[in-house]
Amino acid sequence: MAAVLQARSQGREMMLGAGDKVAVVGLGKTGLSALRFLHRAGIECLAVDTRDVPPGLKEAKSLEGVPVFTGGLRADMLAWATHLLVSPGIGLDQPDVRAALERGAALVSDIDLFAQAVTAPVIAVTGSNGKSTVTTLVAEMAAEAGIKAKAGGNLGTPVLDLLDDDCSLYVLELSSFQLERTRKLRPQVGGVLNISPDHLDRHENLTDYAAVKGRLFELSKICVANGDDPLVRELAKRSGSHQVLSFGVGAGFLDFGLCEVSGATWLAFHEQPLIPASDVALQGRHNLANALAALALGEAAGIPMSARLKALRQFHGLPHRMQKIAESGGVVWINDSKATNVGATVAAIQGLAGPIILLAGGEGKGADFAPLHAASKNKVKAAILFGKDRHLLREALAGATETLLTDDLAQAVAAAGKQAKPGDTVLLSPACASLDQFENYEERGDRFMALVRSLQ
Ligand code: UMA
Ligand code: ADP
Repeated sequence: MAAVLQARSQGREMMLGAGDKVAVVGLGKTGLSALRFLHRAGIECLAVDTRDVPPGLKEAKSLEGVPVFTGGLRADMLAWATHLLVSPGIGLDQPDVRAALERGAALVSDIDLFAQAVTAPVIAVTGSNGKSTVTTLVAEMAAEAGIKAKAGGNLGTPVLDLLDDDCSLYVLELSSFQLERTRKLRPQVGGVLNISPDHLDRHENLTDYAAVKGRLFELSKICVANGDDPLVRELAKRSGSHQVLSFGVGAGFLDFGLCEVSGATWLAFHEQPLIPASDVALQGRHNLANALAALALGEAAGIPMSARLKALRQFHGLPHRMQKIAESGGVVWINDSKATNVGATVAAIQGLAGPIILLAGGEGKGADFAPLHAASKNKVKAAILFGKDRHLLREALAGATETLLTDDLAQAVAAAGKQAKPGDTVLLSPACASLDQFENYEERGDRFMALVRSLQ
């Protein structure tokens, strides 16, 4: 494998070789995939995790000759390492990690190991919202064109687990945590979808968070930028790239935008109509922006237009994103559990006609909830709040809508069931991460769907 890695790197700088010792920090999906990869490549490695029983423990222990330490990051083991591969869930300012880096350990990431090994072109997608939707849609467009494509990264499958000699295109969703530790990836196309505040418990401020997202433009050959978003426009300008394709739903010149045809809205390329908006299976205006982004990414990657448009007509979206789950007694119930930041919840409210009963709350990640106030006014008839940051949400919504504090999602759903009248939409769009009360957003959404079913 080391030879394969060497051969595939085709003269690019090797990051790891004989004599290097890697401490894999975190034994979730990323850590486990990295351990497997390093073990196969014959590179000396060990794993540490703060948790007593991290998710990847059993499989990691089955890797011969790989020591595994749990219940703490073990400063002595980090000191042993020449390289740290730090999982995205762990901040680089975590004291033990920072101390090891300051002592001279080099930082390596799963994305950069992937970059060394990959031979097929890569499309990479980042942004605050819409990444998973757009990444999946682009992969579907490629599949429709008969291109063997694989999608992964922050989407769910760690990038090292995607590597496959038969694959001719990789579509990667990259989070800010992944981008901040990516140096070697050279995507053929890099898209930044939008920037709104998120993960401000991990990034210093919005400027720093945006700058990390902007790294993608610096690394990519062709940039795909949201022309409606001033922060994204600025990042594209600052990257100095000469190859930028813009998309957006607003006015002004955009490579991929909207136009009117006999009173109907169409998606267009250089103002030439491509497909009526009503033919796009995804719902909501924010999804028109996502559709245009996917068309632009596909254009830059050379995916035939006919295949792109066919995929757009067929792709109904991913679960837990504005997913209509029930309609009963004139009340519509929507699961938008993936709305883990304020921008996603604002888009959800704007995309519905109202009146809305909003279920929100969880771990706010240091966000300012203020934008929810204006979005909720005259549209959200009640906000039922749960989870760790419910009090902060109540403060932000005071005066915009009636609020009710509950202990958990079960109480919130029960309260919504009592308040909902025919014509209302009950929307779970938490504007928060789920981790204070759930394993992840999927568990939160699944629980919501089960609770709603039990009401019917
Ligand atoms: N953790 C500890 N101690 C440790 C290591 C991790 O408590 O020693 C905690 C972290 O704080 C975190 C959780 O464990 O809450 C998972 O962290 P991880 O780094 O082990 O995560 P992985 O299982 O490797 O999953 C990661 C991404 N997770 C994060 O960035 C938090 C997954 O994105 C991604 O699908 C996967 O790699 C494969 O690339 C998930 C996510 O929530 C969907 N991403 C964030 C988001 O989309 O907002 C960025
Ligand atoms: P990500 O992978 O960036 O979290 P997803 O496609 O999973 O993006 O969607 C996450 C949340 O953001 C969902 O609630 C979805 O409805 C919302 N969303 C999707 N696209 C956009 C967009 N372009 N602008 C604002 N919100 C969006």
